[in-house]
Amino acid sequence: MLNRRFSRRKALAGLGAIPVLGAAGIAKLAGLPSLDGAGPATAAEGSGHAKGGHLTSGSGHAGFAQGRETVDPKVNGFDPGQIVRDFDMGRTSRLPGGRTLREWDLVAVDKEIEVAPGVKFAAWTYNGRVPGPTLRAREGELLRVHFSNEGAHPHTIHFHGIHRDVMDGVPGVGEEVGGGLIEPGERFTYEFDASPFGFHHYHCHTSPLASHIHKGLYGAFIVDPKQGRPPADEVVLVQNGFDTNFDFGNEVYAVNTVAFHYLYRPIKVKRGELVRIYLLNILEFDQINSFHVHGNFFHRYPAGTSLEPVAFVDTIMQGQGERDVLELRFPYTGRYMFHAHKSEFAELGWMGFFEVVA
Ligand SMILES: [Cu+2]
Repeated sequence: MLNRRFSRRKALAGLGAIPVLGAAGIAKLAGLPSLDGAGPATAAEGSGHAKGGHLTSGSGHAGFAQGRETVDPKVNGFDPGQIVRDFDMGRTSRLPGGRTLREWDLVAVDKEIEVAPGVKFAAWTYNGRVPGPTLRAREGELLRVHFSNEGAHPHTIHFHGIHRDVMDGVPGVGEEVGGGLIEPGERFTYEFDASPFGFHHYHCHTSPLASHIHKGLYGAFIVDPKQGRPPADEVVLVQNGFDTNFDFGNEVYAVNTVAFHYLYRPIKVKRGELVRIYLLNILEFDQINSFHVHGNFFHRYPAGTSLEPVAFVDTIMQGQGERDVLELRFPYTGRYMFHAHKSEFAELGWMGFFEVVA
């Protein structure tokens, strides 16, 4: 039975010393029966994460059924383990004069996804995934995004960047050229310059905005500087959350959609190698989000619009829509947590590991 009075804060208050809610806990919080149907399970033997880490919580660890630590990628049709390094370069051609034209096709489709083991969410997606594809271009190119709305509701694509109003993806603006609100079955092509270089994003801008965004209509958008950035192992982390019981608050938090995914499937990086993180906060309903990495510090480039960092820190806060390029090298091998330093979000799914190998 759904219990919509069961708030996340009450749940966390009741956890006492239990550091992590876990998949079964999230299922309960989301108003679903626990995975084993018999209340909180005990920590699965050999689940890996409980050994040698500070997550060890003994019998208090809300359970992870064997093989259900994370969502089977086949269920969603996308895998956070791949999304993290999946850059969609689109297709390119030469315009008269030699300038590069870069194009993508984005389709809005309604799709049920699983955001934690056993926790379903009726998402609205771009191209069937949440977040949508990470679009990547180079400064100065001409970009065209061919949008087709195959969902049941009107949508738009609003890009962050410098462009004309009719290409802004806002209802009521650009309707005269076929833009503005894009009704189900309609299509529109957004065209604009790749400017400025940096780390941006895109999202639906239809009212009610919070609903259209948090349902899953958002994605990362990278404009590389003309001269490029130094070679690095690059990863994209989109901080998001899901209101699974329609109370205008999130029950599940994550990066790249699936709660705790990188806790069980750490992001592997090499010792000493430059790691560049494209970190976006698209979280709805909460005022802030945050990022902290263990055992290390990073250089911060707000919105990636400068090649000079503004800070060397180990924790940052981001408001909604805020994003940063972060650069770091891990001097030691081992497993290093990264998570929201808003503890509540971490315990509801927003935590993972970098696994540093030689
Ligand atoms: Cu929408």
